[in-house]
Amino acid sequence: MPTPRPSIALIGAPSDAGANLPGTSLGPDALRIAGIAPALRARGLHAIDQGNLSGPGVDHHAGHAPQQGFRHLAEVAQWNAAVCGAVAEALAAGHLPLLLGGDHSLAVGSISAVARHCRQRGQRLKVLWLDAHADANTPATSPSGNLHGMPVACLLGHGPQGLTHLAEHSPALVPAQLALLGVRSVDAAEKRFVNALGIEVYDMRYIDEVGMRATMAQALYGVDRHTHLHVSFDLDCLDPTVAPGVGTPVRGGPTYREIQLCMEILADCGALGSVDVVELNPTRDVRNQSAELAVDLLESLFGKSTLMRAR
Ligand code: EXY
Ligand code: MN
Ligand code: MN
Ligand code: MN
Repeated sequence: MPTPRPSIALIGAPSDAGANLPGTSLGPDALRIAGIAPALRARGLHAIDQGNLSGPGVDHHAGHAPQQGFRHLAEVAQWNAAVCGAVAEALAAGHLPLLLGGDHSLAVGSISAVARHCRQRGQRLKVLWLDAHADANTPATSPSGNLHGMPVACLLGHGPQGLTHLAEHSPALVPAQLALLGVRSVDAAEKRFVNALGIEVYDMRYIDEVGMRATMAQALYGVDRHTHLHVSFDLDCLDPTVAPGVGTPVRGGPTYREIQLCMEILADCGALGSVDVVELNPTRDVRNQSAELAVDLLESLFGKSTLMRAR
């Protein structure tokens, strides 16, 4: 008997407080304009657009220097508390939360809620972090103070209290629950942190050498239908030639076909439980193409297949 497919709760979080520049606050609406909800509905899925959460704005033009290693920590913490609450509510209602960011610091809130949900149910959790960056700076190592470069460290318990204790239990994750994929821009201190903690990393060199299919088989090793798979999808994971609409582009990312295959394999594993789509910056985009690409890839993640043959 096929497992019933849950309703998808679209949760907009229009924040750029954790980013290096303004604009990711326009991300949720750019995804709506690109047709995210109707695209999911066309797949026979029940998509409920819950609208946008509210939270504080920041003035990126004020040129504030980082304070104690952070830019806009109070604002980022407030946004994350709202995200954590909304994602927890969606999970409790039996929905599959799809967070529309916003910058990647918001994944601390969503994943903290997901981790608590899994802990309470004794369910295995795997987080797949698709990103050009490792997002594993701490305030002591961050070159910028931008919190979108720190969510992995916060989730592992290294960061400010307002971000490490969002859902009581800290750390939200242990390293074995996390895999990074697509990485190609890592600060020296981040590299030491990631390696010291033994975090699984499928960097671009690995993907180049073994291919996306074998990479995904490795990344999903041990994930079964009883696992809750959380996909935290930073659009800068993609090569900037296909997705220019991001604030921190890094050349040398997966091609359209490679990332689509990644999404199709994720759909096939049948464990998808929650998703973040973050870092879309429409002010850097060309005719909303990165938002449209994100919608296309989310369709694949939710089961649209390019396969002709029955398998
Ligand atoms: N590693 C750099 C920093 O910490 O400032 C750049 C981080 C960019 C993070 C983007 C969202 O993935
Ligand atoms: Mn400021
Ligand atoms: Mn990121
Ligand atoms: Mn990134």
